[in-house]
Amino acid sequence: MTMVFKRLNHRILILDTTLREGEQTPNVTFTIEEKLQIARKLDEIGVNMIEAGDPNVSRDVKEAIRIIAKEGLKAEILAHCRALIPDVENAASCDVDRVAIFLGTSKTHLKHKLRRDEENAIELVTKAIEHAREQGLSVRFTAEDASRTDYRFLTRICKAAEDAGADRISIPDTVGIMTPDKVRELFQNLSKELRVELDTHCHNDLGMATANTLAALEGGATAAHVTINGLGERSGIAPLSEIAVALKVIYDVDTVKLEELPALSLMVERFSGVVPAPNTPIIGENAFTHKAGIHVAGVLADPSTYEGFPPELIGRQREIVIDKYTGFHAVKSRLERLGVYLNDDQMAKIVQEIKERPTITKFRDADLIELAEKITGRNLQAEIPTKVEALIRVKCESNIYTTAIARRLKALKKINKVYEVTGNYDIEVTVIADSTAELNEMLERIREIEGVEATETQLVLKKFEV
Ligand code: HCA
Ligand code: CU
Repeated sequence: MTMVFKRLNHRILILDTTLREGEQTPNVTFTIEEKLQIARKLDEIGVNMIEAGDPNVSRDVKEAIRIIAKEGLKAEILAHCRALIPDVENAASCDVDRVAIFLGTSKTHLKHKLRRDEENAIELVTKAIEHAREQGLSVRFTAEDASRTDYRFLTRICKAAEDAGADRISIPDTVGIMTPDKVRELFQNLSKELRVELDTHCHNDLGMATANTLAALEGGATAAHVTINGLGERSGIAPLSEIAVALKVIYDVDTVKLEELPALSLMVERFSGVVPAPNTPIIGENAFTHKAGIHVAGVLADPSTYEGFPPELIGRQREIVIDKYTGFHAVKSRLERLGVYLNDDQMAKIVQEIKERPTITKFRDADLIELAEKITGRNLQAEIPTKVEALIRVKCESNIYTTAIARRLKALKKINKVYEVTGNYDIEVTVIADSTAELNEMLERIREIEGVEATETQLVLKKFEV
């Protein structure tokens, strides 16, 4: 790619905290097996550090950390914990590479107490770090709520952490109130005062997590904290996909394997039940979909007219929707992709027919073929391969919350509608697969979902849009 807008003169590490911060997302919990699968995939795509959890939260969180630490992954495995000796010991017992010791450093976090408490905070942090170092662990110190911490105290406590043996310090924007300018300046100043490497961890409460994370890297941070799909407390933190792609597109910095991001995102969508909105950058359904006739004509002539970076960069494909906004070029290109070649006059008639149906938001291949048949009088259905559409009924086990399963189903690719229904079955979904083999595979995936007792599949023979 040739579009380098800015330079970063140092190495950038990616720390993924989907398993720790991400599991702090409301309504989200991962099983140990799911965590292991996520960790393996993160490692495979080249994430440098994996924050696996805080072992003091619960027995299963601790177990997941231990199992991931034993996996022999290339990434450094971290446990998060409070600045307390028993917590540090618990973290050390998980055999992780590094412990991330955190303590709230802002006035609010120090509970509005004065100087004496600042001294206590420094003492707590120093003791916890020294203890972790004695256990042979690398240490990151996190000055929680750093962005609202008095700068003088922030540098004091960070220097104390450095002297106690921390070799990384995280400066989080815990409540997401920073702006890029302010973050850049904060990191520039801290980089001058501290010897250790700095991590940035930006929350997205004002929608600025990605911009702030990049600004922190410009200011001197060497590690960016991210989660898959931007999961995390409240509005979450910077998403891995946005940071990794922005680093490539804006700075020409390579981090993880970008073409694996959609699969990873989908895996976490399934495990978490949190489905990204269609207009989510990079991994959202609409991220590379063009609609208005003028846009489509431009993109068909040269994709860069309406794309800042190509979908292939992350292993995706450009899509073009066909509805009343559509022009001649879009319909022609779609039909030709299906193997249907019409003259300009016939094509113009199809566009006219489409514009006469303003409430249809998406003309599918089958709808276009039907219009083409109407206009040409030819039986095109017989000439080209068609998709397989089916209705699948799902019965859930009686002790299972139906909506939880409905959400899982919603996250599966190719499922386009999910209904919770009355009757012998609990859920009904509609599926459009590219082939019978793909439909079969979908059925297997549905049956694998925990709590699914039985399914019944009906193949669609004919469909009428109303
Ligand atoms: C938390 C707070 C934290 C820590 C970030 C970090 C934050 O949930 O414990 O360790 O870098 O946002 O301040 O996530
Ligand atoms: Cu956080």
